[in-house]
Amino acid sequence: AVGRASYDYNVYHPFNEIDDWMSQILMDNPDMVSMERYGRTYQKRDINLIKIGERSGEMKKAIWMDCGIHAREWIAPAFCQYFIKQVLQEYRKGGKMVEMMKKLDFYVTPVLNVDGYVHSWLDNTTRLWRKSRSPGPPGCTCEGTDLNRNFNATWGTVGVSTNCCAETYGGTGPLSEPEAAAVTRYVGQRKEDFLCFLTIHSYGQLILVPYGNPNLTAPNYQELMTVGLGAADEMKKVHGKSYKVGTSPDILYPNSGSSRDWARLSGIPFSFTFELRDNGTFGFLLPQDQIQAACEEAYSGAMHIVRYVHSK
Ligand code: ING
Ligand code: ZN
Repeated sequence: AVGRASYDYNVYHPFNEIDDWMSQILMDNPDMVSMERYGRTYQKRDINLIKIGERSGEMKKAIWMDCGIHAREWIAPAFCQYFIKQVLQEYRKGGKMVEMMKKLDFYVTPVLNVDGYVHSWLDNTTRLWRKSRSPGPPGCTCEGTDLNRNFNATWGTVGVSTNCCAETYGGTGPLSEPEAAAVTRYVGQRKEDFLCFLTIHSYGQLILVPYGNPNLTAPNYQELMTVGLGAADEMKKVHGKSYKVGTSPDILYPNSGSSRDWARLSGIPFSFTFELRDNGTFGFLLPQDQIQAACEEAYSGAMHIVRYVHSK
C-alpha cells in the first residue's frame, strides 16, 4: 500500500498529523522510502525529508523539493504530500516512473519551516505567520526571519528588509537561521548529484526562474525559460489555470537571499520556485476544495521539469 487509506489529502493537516503521515509512508513503503533528519529548527524540532529511491547500489542523480518554507502557505505542504503519494503510486503501477527511478532519487521536505507552520496553526491571530520563530536581534521585540531571504545568495541586497518586524526581514546575516543552514548544508554537500531544485510556495500562479537579483542572469536562462514555459503549458491542460513564467524582477519585484537563487549560484542547473494557487481571490487561505486541483496541476508541471532533467 502507498499510504494509509484513511489519510485525507484534501484537507489541511496540523504538523503532528503530517509527522504521523511521514512515519506511515515509511512503514508502508520500506523498499522505496527512507526518512532523514537533516536539521533542527530554532525551537529544536526535527527537519525531516523523505527520500524516494530504489535501493540499488549505484548513486543516482537527485531531485530536491521543499515545501512550507513560509508558514502560512498551507497548500505547499499539502502538495509535497500529494507529490510523494503520487510518485509512489505511479511507480507501483509500472511504466515511465519505474524507468525514471533507475536514474533519479527524490528528496522531499514536506514542511521546512516547522516552527512557523506550527505557529500558523495556533489560532486565528497567527494564521498568516510567514517567517521562522527565532527571536529578533537585541533590542527588537519582533520575532522571525524570512527564511527565503536568509540564504547566501546576494544576501541583503534587494527586496529584503533590515527591520526585524517586517515580513521580509533577512536575518542578522546569511544563514543566521538553522532552517536555511540545514538546506544549504544538505544540498551543498552533494551539489553535483542534485540536478534540480524545486521550492514550493503560494500564491500567485507563477513559475519563477533565477535570479531574483536583477543584476544577475543565469547562464542557462533561455533553457530555464523553455522548461518553465513547458511546465506552465502542462499545468494549463489540467484545469485551465494559467501560470506565468519568468524571473521575479521580470514578473513582480526583485529579491535576494532566496533558496532558488542560492541553488542556481551553487551550480544546480535547474532551479525553480513554484507559486501555487490562487491569484488572490483567497490568497493564502486557499479553500480545501481546491487542494486536489491545485496539486494535480502542480504535479504535472513538476513532472514536466523532472522528465526534462531525466532525459537530458
Ligand atoms: N513569494 C516568494 C517570496 O519569497 C517571490 C517569491 C519573490 C515572488 C519575489 C515574487 C517576487 O517572497 C512568496 N509568496 O513567498
Ligand atoms: Zn512563500
